[in-house]
Amino acid sequence: PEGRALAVTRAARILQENLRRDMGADAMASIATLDALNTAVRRAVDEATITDIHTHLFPPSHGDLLLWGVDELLTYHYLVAELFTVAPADLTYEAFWAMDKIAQADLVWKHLFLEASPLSEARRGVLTVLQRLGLDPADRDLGRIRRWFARQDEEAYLEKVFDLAGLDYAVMTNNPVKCNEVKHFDAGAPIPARLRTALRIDDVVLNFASCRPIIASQGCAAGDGTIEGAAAALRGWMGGWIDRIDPVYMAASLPCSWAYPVDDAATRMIDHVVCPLAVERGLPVALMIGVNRQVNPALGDAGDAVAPCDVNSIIRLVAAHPDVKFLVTTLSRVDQHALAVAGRKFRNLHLFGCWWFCNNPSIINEMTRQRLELLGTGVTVQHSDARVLDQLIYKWSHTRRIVADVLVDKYADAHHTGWRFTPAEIARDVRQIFGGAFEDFRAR
Ligand code: HDL
Ligand code: ZN
Repeated sequence: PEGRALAVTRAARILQENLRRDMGADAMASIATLDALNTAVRRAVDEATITDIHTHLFPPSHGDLLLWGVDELLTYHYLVAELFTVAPADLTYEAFWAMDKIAQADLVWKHLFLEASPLSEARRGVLTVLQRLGLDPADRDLGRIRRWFARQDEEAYLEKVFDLAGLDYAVMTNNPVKCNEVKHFDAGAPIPARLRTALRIDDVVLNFASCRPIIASQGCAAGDGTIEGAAAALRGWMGGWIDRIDPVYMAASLPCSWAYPVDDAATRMIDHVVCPLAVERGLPVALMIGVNRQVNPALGDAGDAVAPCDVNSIIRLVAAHPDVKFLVTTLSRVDQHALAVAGRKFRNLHLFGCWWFCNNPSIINEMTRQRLELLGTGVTVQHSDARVLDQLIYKWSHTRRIVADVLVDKYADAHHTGWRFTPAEIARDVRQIFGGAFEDFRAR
C-alpha cells in the first residue's frame, strides 16, 4: 500500500508537470470565461489517459482467447442478439451457430448494416472503429476491410488500439476454474504491461459444488464438507492464484436475485473465504450485480437479460465488511440512484462503470450526471467491458464525448457561482473519474 500510495502521488505529480510543460503558467491560471472553460474541459477529456478497469481481453500469447478484427467485431454477442430481432424465421439458432465466423459476420453485415441502418450503439461502434483506424465505412466494402485486418500484426495492433483508445492499461477477466484459460497461466504465457489480471470468482461463489473437482485437481483439499470447514483450504487455494497472477482485484458477477446475507453457499463463501482473503491481501472485491441469467439460452453469451437487484443487500454486505474495499456496478438503470446514494454512505464502497446494458449514450449521460451530482469525482465513470480488442477504440471514443458534454455543464454550473478553475485542476478531476479515483481507492 505505501508503494501504491507513492505511485498515485507520482502519477498526479507527473500529470501536473506535463501540464506545466505543455501550457506553462497558463495551466495554473484561472479560467475566466465560459467559452474558455468549455474548451479546457473538452481538451482535458480528449487528452486524459484512461484506465479501463474491466474487460474480457486476453494477451496475444493466450492464443485464440484474444478476439480482434472486423469479423469478431461483427459477431460480438450484442450484435448476435440484434441479428435475431430482425433475421428471417428460417435462420434458426442452430443454423447460425453451425456457421463459421465469416458467414456469421456476413449475415450481421447484411441484416444490421446494409438492410437496416446501423443506429444501435453496438452497430455504430463497429463503424467508429473502422473510421478511427482510417478505413472508410462509407464504401461498405467488407472484403477490403477484411484484407486490411489480415495485414495487421497482432502485438503491434494491440499497442495501436491502446494508443487510439488513450489507455494506460486494461484489466482482464481471469477465471481460475476455466481450463482453457488456466492452461496459458500454467504455460507461463507472457502478459504485456498494457493488461492486468483480475481473479474472477463467480463460479466459486455461486456454484461451489460444481467447482469442487477442479479446485481439488489444483491441489485444494476442500473435501466435501461445509464451506466453513474448508474455508482455510479455500483461502489457501484462492490466495495461491493471487500469488500466481497478481490480480488488481477479485471479481464476481452476481444475478439480479442475489441477496445477502442468506443461509446459502454464496453468503458463506463471501463471509468465510472471499472477504477475509481480501482483507489479508488488501485486494478490492469487484461486484457486478443484476444479470437475469440466460433468459434465452439459444443466444449463448447474448442470452442474458437484466432486472433490478437488491441494493439493500449491497449495503448490508459493505456494512458487514468495513475493512473490505468493494468496487460495485449494477446492471439495471433502475438501481443507479439508490446505488449512488449508497456510495455516499460507505468509504469502502466505490462505484464504477455504466455496465453492459447501461453502456449506451442516453444512460451514460444520465448516470454520469447523477454520480457527479451525488459523488463528485469520487467515482470511476466507465469501463469498457470490451470482449473484442478493437472495441476499446469505440467504447472509449463514445464515452469521452458523452462525459465531456456532462462535465461542460457541471463546470459551467460551478463557474456561475463565481468559483474559478485552472486547466490543471480540470485535468486532475478528469483523470480522477477515468482511473485516478480507482487507483486512490486501491491504495487506501
Ligand atoms: O459478467 C460480465 O463480466 C459481463 O460483462 C458479461 O461478460 C457480459 O456478457 C458482457 O460481455 N457484457 O458486456
Ligand atoms: Zn464483463
